[in-house]
Amino acid sequence: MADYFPEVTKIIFEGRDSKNPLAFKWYNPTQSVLGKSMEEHLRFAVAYWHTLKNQGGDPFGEGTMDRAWNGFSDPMDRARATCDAAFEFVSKLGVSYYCFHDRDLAPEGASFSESCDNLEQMVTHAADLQKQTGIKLLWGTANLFSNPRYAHGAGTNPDFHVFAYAAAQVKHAMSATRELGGENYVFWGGREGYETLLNTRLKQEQDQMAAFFSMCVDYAKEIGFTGQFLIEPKPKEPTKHQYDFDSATILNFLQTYDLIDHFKLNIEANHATLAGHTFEHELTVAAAAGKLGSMDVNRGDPLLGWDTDQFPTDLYSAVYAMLEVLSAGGLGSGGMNFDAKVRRASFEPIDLFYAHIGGMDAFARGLVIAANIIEDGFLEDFKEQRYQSWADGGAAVLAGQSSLDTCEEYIKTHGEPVVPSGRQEYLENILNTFI
Ligand code: XUL
Ligand code: CO
Repeated sequence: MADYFPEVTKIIFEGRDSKNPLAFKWYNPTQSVLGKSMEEHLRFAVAYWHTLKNQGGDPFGEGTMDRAWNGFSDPMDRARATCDAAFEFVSKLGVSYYCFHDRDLAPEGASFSESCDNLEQMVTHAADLQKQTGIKLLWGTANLFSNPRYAHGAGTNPDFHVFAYAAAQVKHAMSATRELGGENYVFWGGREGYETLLNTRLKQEQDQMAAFFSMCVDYAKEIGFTGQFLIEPKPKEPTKHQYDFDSATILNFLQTYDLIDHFKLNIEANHATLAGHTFEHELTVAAAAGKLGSMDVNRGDPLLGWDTDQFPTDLYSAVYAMLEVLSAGGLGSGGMNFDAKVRRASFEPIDLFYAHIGGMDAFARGLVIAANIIEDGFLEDFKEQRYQSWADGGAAVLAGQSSLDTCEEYIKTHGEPVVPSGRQEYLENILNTFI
């Protein structure tokens, strides 16, 4: 095991009264909640790109991060050291999963085949570390947005040459994910969108994207990849208008192109808020379609209009999110990936531990609170009452056995409806008693 974090042994659960900043106050992996352990409910994952690779640069200055594993001049030596640091970090944190882009794990080479070779070498290295530590791959993905060749998109590129490059790259990223036992494969449409309609054929680009996904479905079958395909919605950034705007947009796209059976959604909190939704709204829309696959847990800043990818420490958001996850029956093969980065000024390696501990504790606490709310039943009882008339008079409508005429008959018999209060404040007050 590498030794990039010598001041940390293993993060353990010490409970609410602990003053140890390197201990969990709420996340107790073996604690049972509604008949399942916290670890089974939450399925946390570390995001390789932020936690290991992010250097803290911004438009006003270069990187600030103190990262010893970055101090190798040869790109493959650096990649191996980064991978060693990743497995040390994830082991010490006590998390079971990680997620990566192909280009996080291995550097891009001077040619396509050199890039593939780099990736293959790093897959062997990571497979070895997975075996030694028991850490698993939640999902893999391809970075189809950083290299300048993808300036006009990947699957939606106006140039078939770039489309083909992206498809060939995904082929290898998918194989790498399969080789490492990845439980899911994610598509985030990095630059799949447009800046101006003056140079864009929107319908053509969407047709291309559907063809791209369809070839991926075929390839998964060909290589026997049985993990879940996930699409991650995001409304903007980098492009002004991303095609994968939000859950509803993606579900419609998948239906239109007859791809719906092959995909679920990976919902990210900060992407939801950029789309003008709450995290829980996006989770609920996905779950309503039976398509809640996984989550990228983070948060934005309501005062900033971009993807700040902060660690998720907002307890209310965690409670609302966990209510939806529990109601949906869990995340299946998905999990909670910390697609979050420490602030530029939090540059010490130890800050990575503080950040993840805080996020894990917030979701563990959110899980317990949501479970208590569900067990109490006050929300469900209220909703049961609120929709009661649909079990009575409305049942025939829902069964498709009614008409405008029968509705008119109903009004003739029952007259003017009595409108009840929605009781939002009353419900919020009860919810607060659980927090
Ligand atoms: C970008 C984002 C990505 C995806 C994976 O906003 O969330 O990191 O999660 O490509
Ligand atoms: Co994400």
